[in-house]
Amino acid sequence: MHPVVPDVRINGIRSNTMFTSNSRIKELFDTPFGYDVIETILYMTGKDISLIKNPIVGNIKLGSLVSLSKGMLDDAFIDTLVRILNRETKRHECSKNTVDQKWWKSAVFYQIYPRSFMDSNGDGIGDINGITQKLDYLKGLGIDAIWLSPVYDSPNDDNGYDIRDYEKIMEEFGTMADFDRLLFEVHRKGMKLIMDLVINHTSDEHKWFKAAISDKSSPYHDYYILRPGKNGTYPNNWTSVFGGGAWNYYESVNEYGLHIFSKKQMDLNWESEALRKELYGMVNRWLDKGIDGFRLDVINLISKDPQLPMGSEAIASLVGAVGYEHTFYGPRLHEYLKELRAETFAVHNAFSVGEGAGVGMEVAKQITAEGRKELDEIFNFEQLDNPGEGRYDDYEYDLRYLKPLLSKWQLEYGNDCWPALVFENHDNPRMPGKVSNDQIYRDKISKLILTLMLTLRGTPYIYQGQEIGMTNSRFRELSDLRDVESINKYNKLVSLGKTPKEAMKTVSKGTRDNARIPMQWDDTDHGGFSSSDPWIACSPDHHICNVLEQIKREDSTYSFTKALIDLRHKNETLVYGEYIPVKTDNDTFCYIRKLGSTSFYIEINLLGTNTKRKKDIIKDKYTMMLCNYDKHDELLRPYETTIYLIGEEK
Ligand code: ISL
Ligand code: CA
Repeated sequence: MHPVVPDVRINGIRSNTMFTSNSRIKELFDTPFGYDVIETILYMTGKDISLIKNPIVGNIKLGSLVSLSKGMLDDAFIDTLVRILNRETKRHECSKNTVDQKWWKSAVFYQIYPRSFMDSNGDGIGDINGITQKLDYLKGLGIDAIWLSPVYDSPNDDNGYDIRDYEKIMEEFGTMADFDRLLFEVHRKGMKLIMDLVINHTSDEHKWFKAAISDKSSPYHDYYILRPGKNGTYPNNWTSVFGGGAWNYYESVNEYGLHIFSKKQMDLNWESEALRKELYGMVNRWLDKGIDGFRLDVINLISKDPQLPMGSEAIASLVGAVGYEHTFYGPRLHEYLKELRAETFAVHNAFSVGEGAGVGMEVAKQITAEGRKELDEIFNFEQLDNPGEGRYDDYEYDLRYLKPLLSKWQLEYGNDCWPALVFENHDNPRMPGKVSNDQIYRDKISKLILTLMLTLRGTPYIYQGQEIGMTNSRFRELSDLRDVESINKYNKLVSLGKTPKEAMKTVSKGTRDNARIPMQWDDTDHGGFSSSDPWIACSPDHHICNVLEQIKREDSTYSFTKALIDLRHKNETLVYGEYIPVKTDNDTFCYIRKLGSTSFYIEINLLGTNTKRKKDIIKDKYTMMLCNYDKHDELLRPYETTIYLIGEEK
């Protein structure tokens, strides 16, 4: 039985800053983490948030969730929940002041995965000079800012997210001079560049780590999470997000090293002030070069519970790794983020967007609200799969789940916070492939998703190839895969008795490699990405879906994206306008963006079938600006998406 936090009563009244297993569910609602956990559980089980007002539900004691959940939740879960609840006991009060205008709020971002974007020297691997060659393409599309996935020296165990030297460019990608030229050209063309900052872990080939495991008395030993074993085995029961245990044994120091991700990605010990200072120095040297900010990899994991307590198997079944609850949103996260910003981003007035897989809206407010002085934005990924589903699960994504989820962030995220709008990245299969296997709706779905990203309130992050509606590839053999996480998954499935064919069917559906096949520039060999065999096979899809063909076609996804971005650039209403929901049924998602006398009405059919239009479009008042169908019809057709300008208010 885990020790439960004492039940603190002051003058007989429970102090509202100390939760215990006797606390009632309704009491959690005032805390950011408690609100998010309850809301997520209700959302996952398709229940409405109002259920919390039901006195029976609201009065359930935390401790009784173990029996009520029939063991799905265990004592360790309750103990951890109580500990996290007591860290931040008040939800953020959003300000109602007018929104501060910032370049990163109006900018349209484009994420480049350098390995797969453009190969300039014919070695089959994308590189920095390839990106420089394509800057006019990005400028022509209307891109304002580029997020560059890691280009630092790395052994590529996790394709660059395992950094061996933060201040050296990966040889396959080019030289620092190539990078300097890229940055100069990006700025010369009036765009901005943010880099990927991976400071939760380094490669095990980093010089700090080599020193750390060479000698316990090394000053670098404390830079990592190295612990003696317990009772002849690992320090605890944590597992890696990429499968298998989370500890490597090092004979040289007779200790175990923690890796939340691959075996070659060793977690940094942020408790060490010397490490933090070393990281801040590195960040400042990159900012001194003139880059405009960073995307911070798994930044919500940097603070671990120093006790490194045993993880709950129950939680692992929900989040995919044992112990994740002790590293996700840890005790000193806000302290570290405030210090990181004060020591680096604030000094250079640089932008920061964190990656926070699993972070809910209330915790996101704690991290991004302007007055908190932590990060400017955060990616959370609730929208990437339907509730209770994951990218490896065989299901068709139902777009109707997006309406309540996105509306919540539009209406409740406050004027001192700013959403990040992302539907594709280098870790997730492509949206068209998730929503429907019918190729006929592929461009309709792409345009629908892009319309949401570019007309909702928030910063849009277009992932390379999303602008032409690239979709998932087919991976038939293990040898087709490159992603360490997917290869581990395949081996795990086979070890559990799946046939290679069955294992490949599952892995092919959800593998991150779906997003990492080469960019499809034209219909020549390898899609114009390279003059030789690429590091990962190009999809045959490039014969029907490529930039060259789409740039010339009026009704292509590329042309739609370009027109959307242009509309947003020309109308501040689509950036800073008020979001006004239009009440319709679950099958359509309709809303207005209004600023001054200018209003836009966005009408979306979330179904793959026809449905009735829910609001009269008054011909003389509504001017169609963009639509993913070529002509108007009485009914709304599958995934029909239209943007109307509403006539000037008389
Ligand atoms: O796809 C996922 C895991 O299977 C995501 O949860 C992902 O691992 C998570 O969002 C963290 O991703 C980031 O850190 C990883 C790296 O592999 C990803 O590419 C990066 O986006 C470790 O650095
Ligand atoms: Ca190359």
